[in-house]
Amino acid sequence: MLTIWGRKTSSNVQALMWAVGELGLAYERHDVGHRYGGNDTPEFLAMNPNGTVPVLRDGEGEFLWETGAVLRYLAARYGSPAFWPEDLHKRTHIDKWAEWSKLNVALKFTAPIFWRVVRTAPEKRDAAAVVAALGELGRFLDIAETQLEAHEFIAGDDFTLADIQFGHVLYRYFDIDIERAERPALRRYYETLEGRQPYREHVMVSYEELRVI
Ligand SMILES: N[C@@H](CCC(=O)N[C@@H](CS)C(=O)NCC(=O)O)C(=O)O
Repeated sequence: MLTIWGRKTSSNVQALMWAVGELGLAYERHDVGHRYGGNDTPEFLAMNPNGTVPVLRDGEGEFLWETGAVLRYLAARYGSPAFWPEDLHKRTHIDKWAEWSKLNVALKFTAPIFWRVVRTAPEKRDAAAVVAALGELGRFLDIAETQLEAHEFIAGDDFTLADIQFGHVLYRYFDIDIERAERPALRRYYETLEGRQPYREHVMVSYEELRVI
């Protein structure tokens, strides 16, 4: 049994929970962080000194944090050979796209765009900064578009760990009130993710509790 600490509105928790759902693992999740609090207590800081979510514990094992590392742990322990191959070269190919997604898509979307649009009071919003951030993100979405024109998924023709790191921000990207360039392959890819039950359950989660009005 997995125990997970982290509110379901956290994008990192969503990536982790989506993976848990795709892998069909039993879990217990505790709402921690943001309006739920609980991540600054001595007990929580003993699990994760950073005070961030998610934290995962598999059975009586070590407390794990840093979403990328936790995802790799789950993939290595419970993933299929297609999701996380044994072969080092094949696995590193997937890891390359996973890391690329985290650094260039997730991080360039969440704070620079999502926070500015949803987690900022309307009178404090900086439309020009959002446009600039969309331009910066767009460079990488163009790379994804080229990849998705040639492949069904972000690292190739199988659903892998890289799709978790890439796809978990797309619900918010397509849902919030921003200008989006036409990228048909990305749209097609996103629609296939919407068809996955674990994606709908763990990623397509209302973010209204985060909205600053
Ligand atoms: N590098 C960490 C970042 C974790 C992180 O910043 N988590 C956010 C939520 S996405 C958090 O804990 N925010 C404080 C809160 O929710 O109270 C990871 O990838 O796990």
